[in-house]
Formats: sequence, structure tokens, C-alpha cells
Amino acid sequence: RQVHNNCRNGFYAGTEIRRAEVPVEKVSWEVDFPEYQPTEYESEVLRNRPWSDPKITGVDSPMKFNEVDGEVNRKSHEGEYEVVNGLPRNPHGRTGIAGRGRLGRYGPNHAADPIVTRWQRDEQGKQVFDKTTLMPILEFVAIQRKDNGEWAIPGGMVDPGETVNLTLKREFLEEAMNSDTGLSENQRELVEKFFEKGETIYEGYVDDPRNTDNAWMETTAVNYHDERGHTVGNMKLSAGSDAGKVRWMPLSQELALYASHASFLEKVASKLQAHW
Ligand code: RP5
Ligand code: MG
Ligand code: MG
Repeated sequence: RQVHNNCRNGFYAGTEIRRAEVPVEKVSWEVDFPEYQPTEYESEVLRNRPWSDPKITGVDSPMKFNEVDGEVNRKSHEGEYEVVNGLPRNPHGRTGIAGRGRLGRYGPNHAADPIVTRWQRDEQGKQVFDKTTLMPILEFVAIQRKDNGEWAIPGGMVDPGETVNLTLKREFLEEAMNSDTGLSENQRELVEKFFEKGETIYEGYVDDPRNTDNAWMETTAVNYHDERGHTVGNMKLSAGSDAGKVRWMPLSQELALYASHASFLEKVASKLQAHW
């Protein structure tokens, strides 16, 4: 298992709350760490929100962990997770923060990441190749997150009762097409069709800066590729919702993106035999 770094040491995402120090060799719950005293933190924003669980106060809670619990999927892509003293335990190990931090759900918080790609083209419409690897350059739709200014895939949380396929399309429309304001009827149909055919790139844990010992992000990342660049690859992008900016961004090793998003793009590059 990949050791998480974005949710270990330093400050908790967007706060001045310090995570308890967790050295790399003490990340695993299997390693004894008697001095470990994680900082407790649950953000005020979680209070009485429909997307948030009620606070767990004892060993009995109404949540059914490791199950599909009504409209909320509490199963992990990573297999069964432990529940200790009524609280789910991060399957990737210690984070230095106990409680949910800013995440609404105890245990897995499911998200979806639509990776929309096209080939980079010159003014004549010809594909552009990297000068050293001689591989064609692929571009994906990137957004700049309003919460921390980092560039990312336009992903978002799976709403209760929502299918992951719907989340993928909805988040793309909200964050990268400003909820399709400005799209013609014809373009709207093209988008609908485009999102019918995707390839799942990754399903599992995300090394997200909001993760804690008891709450963590998981995602389904799906690639939608516009081979000829005639449909979504040719449409006007417009940032909306939790995205401040949106643009087509070339894939390469140099990409510095939010959470573990760059690792998903590396997989896309390899699948489409693009420059990385
Ligand atoms: C990441 O957080 C996921 O990969 C997804 O991109 C994102 C979902 O959270 P919000 O964008 O809704 O904050 O872990
Ligand atoms: Mg969103
Ligand atoms: Mg988002």
C-alpha cells in the first residue's frame, strides 16, 4: 500500500490545527506506537448538514459500516475496514487527526473524478508530439480548486442515492461547464452521449489532505476521451461551483496536482500511449 503523505504531518487542510507527528515507519496500525495521541478535530461546518453523519458519541451509532447503508455507500473499495470503539479506522494508517476533520462521513467518503481528454493539436489541427519522447501530447480538463488554489480533476462527492456515473457527469458539468450555461441543445446532447462511454482508471483510496484516522476519501476515476477533438474537446469551458478556473492542461511528469490526481493521469497517459 502507498504510504499517504498529504494527510500526514503539518497542518490539517485549510486550518491551523496541527496533525500529531506520524513518522513514516509508524503509519501502519500494525506497528506499536504507544505515544500516539492524535489531535481531535471535527469542523463546525458539519453540524446539521444533510451530507454529514450525526456525531458519534459512543460505541453505538446508527451508521452501518462496511455496508450499503440506505442511500449511503459505506463500503470501501479497499475491502473491509476495522471499526474500533465505534469508529472506522483509516485503512491506510495513522494521520495524526482523530474525528472527521472536514469530511461529512465517518469511514469512506465516496467521490468521482471525470478525466476528460483530447489530443493537443496545432493550428492546422495536427497532433502535437513531445520533442524528447516523440509521443503525442494528451490534454485533460483541469480546474483550480477554490478551497486551496491547487489544480485538480473536476471531481466531487457522490450524493446519497446517486449513481457514480451520474456524479461523474454532474460534477464535470458543474465545475468545468458551469452547469451547462451557454451550451446549445445540440452541445448538451453531445455531452450526454460523450459521458456514456468511459473507461475506469482507478477505484480506491485518495491521499487527500482532508483525511483523518476515522474519515477518508475514496474515488472512482473514469477517462472519457475525445479522440478527434470534435465534441467535448471543442467546447467552451467555464468554471463553476467549487472551481475558480478551468483549462485544458497537457499531461506530463511535471504535473503538480491536488491529492493523488497526478497518479490517475499517469495511468491515462499509459493507456492512450501518450507522452508523460
Ligand atoms: C478528492 O476530492 C477526489 O479525488 C475528488 O476529486 C475530490 C472530491 O471532493 P470535493 O471536490 O467535492 O471537495 O479526494
Ligand atoms: Mg463539485
Ligand atoms: Mg469538486
